Amino acid sequence: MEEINKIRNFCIIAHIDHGKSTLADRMLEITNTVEERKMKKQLLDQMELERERGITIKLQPVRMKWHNHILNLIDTPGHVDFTYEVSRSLAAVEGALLLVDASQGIEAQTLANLYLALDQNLEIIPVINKIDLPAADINKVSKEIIHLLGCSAEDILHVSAKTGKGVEKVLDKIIKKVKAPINNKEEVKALIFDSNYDEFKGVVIYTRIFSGLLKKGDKIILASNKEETEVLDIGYFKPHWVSSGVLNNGEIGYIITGIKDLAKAKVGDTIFKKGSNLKALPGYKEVKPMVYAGIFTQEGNEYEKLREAILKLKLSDASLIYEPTHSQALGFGFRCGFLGLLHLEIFQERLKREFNLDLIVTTPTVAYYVYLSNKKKIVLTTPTEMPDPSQIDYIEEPYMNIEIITPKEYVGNLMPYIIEEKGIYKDTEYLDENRLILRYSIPLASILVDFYDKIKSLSSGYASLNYEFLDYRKCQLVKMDILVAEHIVEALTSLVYKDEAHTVGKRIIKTLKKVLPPAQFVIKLQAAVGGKIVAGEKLSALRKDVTAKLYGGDVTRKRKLLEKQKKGKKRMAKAGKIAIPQEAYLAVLKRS
Ligand SMILES: Nc1nc2c(ncn2[C@@H]2O[C@H](COP(=O)(O)OP(=O)(O)OP(=O)(O)O)[C@@H](O)[C@H]2O)c(=O)[nH]1
Ligand SMILES: [Mg+2]
Repeated sequence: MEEINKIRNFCIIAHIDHGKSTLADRMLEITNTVEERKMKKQLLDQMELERERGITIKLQPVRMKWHNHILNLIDTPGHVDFTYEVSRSLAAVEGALLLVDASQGIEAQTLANLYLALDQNLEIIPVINKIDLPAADINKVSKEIIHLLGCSAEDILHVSAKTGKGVEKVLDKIIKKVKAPINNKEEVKALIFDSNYDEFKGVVIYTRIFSGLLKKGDKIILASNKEETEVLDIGYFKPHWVSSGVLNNGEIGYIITGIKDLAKAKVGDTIFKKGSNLKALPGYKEVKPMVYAGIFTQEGNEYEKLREAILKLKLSDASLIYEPTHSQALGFGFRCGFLGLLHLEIFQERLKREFNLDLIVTTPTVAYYVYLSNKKKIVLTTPTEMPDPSQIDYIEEPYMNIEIITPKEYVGNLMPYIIEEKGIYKDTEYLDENRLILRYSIPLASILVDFYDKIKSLSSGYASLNYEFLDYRKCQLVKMDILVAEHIVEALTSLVYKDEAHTVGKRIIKTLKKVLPPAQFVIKLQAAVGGKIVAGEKLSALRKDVTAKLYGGDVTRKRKLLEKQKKGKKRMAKAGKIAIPQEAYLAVLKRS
């Protein structure tokens, strides 16, 4: 058990890639938390996908010892799709290290995450990272930070998370500046800020104790559903689970309970001792999904497997929303809501890898409000459920506020593109003489797919983007079907602006033509709105050489592709229509 005034809880927050996980690495080394032989780059990024892509997706707590103190660090993601991980982490700590890349300065998520931390009244410690880079401009970045926080230059620490320079000073500063948890001797009150699922241990709750003491064997109760259970094991993160038998007020750790039903351990819920009549902690604002897609299995009999998998992933992904659905063409599946396209992509990839599921994912869409002539309103998240136009009074779509931070020389490139995407200009704010914030409102549908990539390329990689929900506004929307060999491909049905149906239809058809697998007969490709063809092409009957793009002698890869092609043909023959491979769907989605 640790003395409460020796505990410091803090997060590292920053824009994507500014070095949070790397700084955490150095801290783990300096404090001897992780053995040298077990150390590796971005150690706290434990998920395979995180390591592969070099980005943090999930928050990760770890406990360290430094100068007689216990420091609980939570590493957070920087990508805007995973902001919910940041806000949940912030609710479990007293301080935040605001990390800024010395070569890049303040970016869109620096601001967004700072505002979240300020909302929680956290102590903010500004840190400039990557001072080892030749392009580091400490003076300039300091000015930006001073302008933003109103602090003085001496308050800003300078580190290189790569070399470790300055990192000890950061640890010292945390002890000095971040407040110890409040010494609250009331009965137990603990926040569930995350949960995870373990094959052997089942549901694992991540918790921050706000009062009292919790130990193994305690009978506990969950505030929202009055679910009673027992603490079977309890401990802290190193970053693996270390059983300690007890967690004291102010500490961050994990709890293993007897809860079997995965849905019952809700993030944001409060844990009490049985019989307690304390008030629950405020928990979290419910997050709203931005984008919806249907998820189905290729094999009809894998629905149960898909259900189990989604339930498990949901446990370590509090922002995911899902409900069962059925489609005539695709069978039983789930309608899922995500915080953004990267979130959808990661989720789909995890289902594939961790659960070995072959999926069909329908074209992602935002949630439209459809006002019917009979005065009813429906929330439309599935293109195929679009009511007949004769029943519709009007439709509304979600708008976002966006902030783009960019060096001023790229404004001329960016502005025309944003306007083309239906952006409505709001204002401009200068961060310094060279960099500024552009503010627009824009339909969510405009920024969903490749907006961010485009902003990046138009600014040679320098601009960054943040967005948040604004309101709903009227739009002219129609349902567009894609037909392959005169069959509607349900997964490709989408909702498009009426005046763009022809252009979008044409683009999809063109893409399909490029990516569809070979056929031995002519295939008609068409886009249709309300039964009327708005665009069409023909795919000729030549055997397309699927291996043409493979140079060199990768024989196994070549054979695999040919086998895949053969399998595809078999399925076509069986189903009497064309099989659309996942790659084709992705290509359509990415507007290539
Ligand atoms: N030169 C240099 N590179 C650094 C430093 N700190 C981090 N990097 C590099 O910057 C890149 C991003 O580092 P991460 O630690 O993954 O950044 P992050 O903030 O955790 O990124 P997300 O979690 O995806 O938001 C990696 O290639 C690091 O090696 C530094 O001090 N100097
Ligand atoms: Mg990271």
